[in-house]
Amino acid sequence: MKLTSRSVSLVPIVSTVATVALGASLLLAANANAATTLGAAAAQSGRYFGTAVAAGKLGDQTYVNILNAEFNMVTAENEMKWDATEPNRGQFTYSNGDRILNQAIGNGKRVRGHALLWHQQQPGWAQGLGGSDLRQAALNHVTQVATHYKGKIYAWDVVNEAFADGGSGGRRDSNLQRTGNDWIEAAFRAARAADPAAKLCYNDYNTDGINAKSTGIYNMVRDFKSRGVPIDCVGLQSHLSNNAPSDYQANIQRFADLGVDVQITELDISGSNQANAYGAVTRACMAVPRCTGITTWGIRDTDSWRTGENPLLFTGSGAKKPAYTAVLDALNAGGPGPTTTTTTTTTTTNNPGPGGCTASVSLNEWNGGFVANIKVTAGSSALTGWRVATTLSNGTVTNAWSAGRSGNSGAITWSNVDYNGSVPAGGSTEFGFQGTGSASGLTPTCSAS
Ligand code: 9MR
Repeated sequence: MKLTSRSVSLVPIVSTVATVALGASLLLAANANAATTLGAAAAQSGRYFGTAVAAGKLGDQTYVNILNAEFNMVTAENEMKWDATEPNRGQFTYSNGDRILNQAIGNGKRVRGHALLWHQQQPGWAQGLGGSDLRQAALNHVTQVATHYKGKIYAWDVVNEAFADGGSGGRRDSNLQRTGNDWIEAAFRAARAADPAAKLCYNDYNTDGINAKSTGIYNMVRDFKSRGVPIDCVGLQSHLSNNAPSDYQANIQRFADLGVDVQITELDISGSNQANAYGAVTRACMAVPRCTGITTWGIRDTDSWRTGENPLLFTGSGAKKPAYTAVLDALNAGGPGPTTTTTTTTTTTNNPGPGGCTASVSLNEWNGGFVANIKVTAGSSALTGWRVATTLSNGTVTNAWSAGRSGNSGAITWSNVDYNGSVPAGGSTEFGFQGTGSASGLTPTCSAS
């Protein structure tokens, strides 16, 4: 009896031990594959993990050791800003920015450029300018700095913090804004011309959830995409306290759906829920393929601009905090990788002789969306009007520019608008559209009308 009862009671114990042992070995197996640094963990899904760096700290060995071990993207905290790079009009100083860039590139990291135009940290001479003089100075600044760093910057914050806080959803008043509402697009065009390889971002704070300010920016990005203003990414700074907004992921997703990358650019989180919140932010980014990376605004709590709030991943002495582990685990848990955008060009010849035309498409596709640009080329006679037929079996057009359309999916006929119907013999014009789903295999056919 005694034995039996003992053996009965032993069964669950043995099986529990066996389960624990099995669980531990599974855990061990998972951990054996898990990356042990933030940068390596992010890289598993094609993302990056970055930090803001201050040039003045590059002599601090603890700081540099963590920087080199953990991060694979770097943002200059202040050294590439207008006051730092052009202290006198037309006189550029890049020494501190270059120090940060060279340290990063020398250690295999990439660099986010921050920030070409901002209403703060302007040099005194620019603060005193206005109107066309300021416009010219600002665009020259964009051109000069982007040219200096040409080919070395992964993404530029071309314009920083240009939208107003509060419920208006409109622009912030500033000397730059007073030069005309188009100053932002002018800056993006100047940046693209100077460094075509850099991704061009708009960056702002208090835009982490869906609110009036982030919606104002959303509308601007949608407008830019529809008119072909070069914009590639939106930065959500994410200076947070205790929690990410509940619609954080939805907000990231809605920007991604416009066809831009989203980057978490200045993350720091204060408060007792810090570790959970860092985990939630990281998981939200990991869940959206076009959320391509996360940057914390400093390395150790003592490096933070938020003095006394301890909002970063490392203690003042360089120890990893629970928030660090929460981020690392979320990065290791994976998620859909950032979309590799594929570009394909298909040309369809359709009656290219006198009175005819050809159409070709340049297609950018990612998981769940696409942007198509279609070029209409006249044959050996001028066109006075044109039509292009496409079939979209697996996609839906959400937005189009420079053409009228007969519908949003299936067989769609596109036709010229009043300003691009006349195309000289051999000349060409372009229109485009974006949508959800896929446009793979799109073969446009052109006819004169
Ligand atoms: O961290 C930066 C701090 O050292 C500067 O004094 C400050 C000047 O305004 O800028 C801080 O960085 C800001 C960033 O450039 C833009 N978003 C807000 C950041 C924190 O203020």
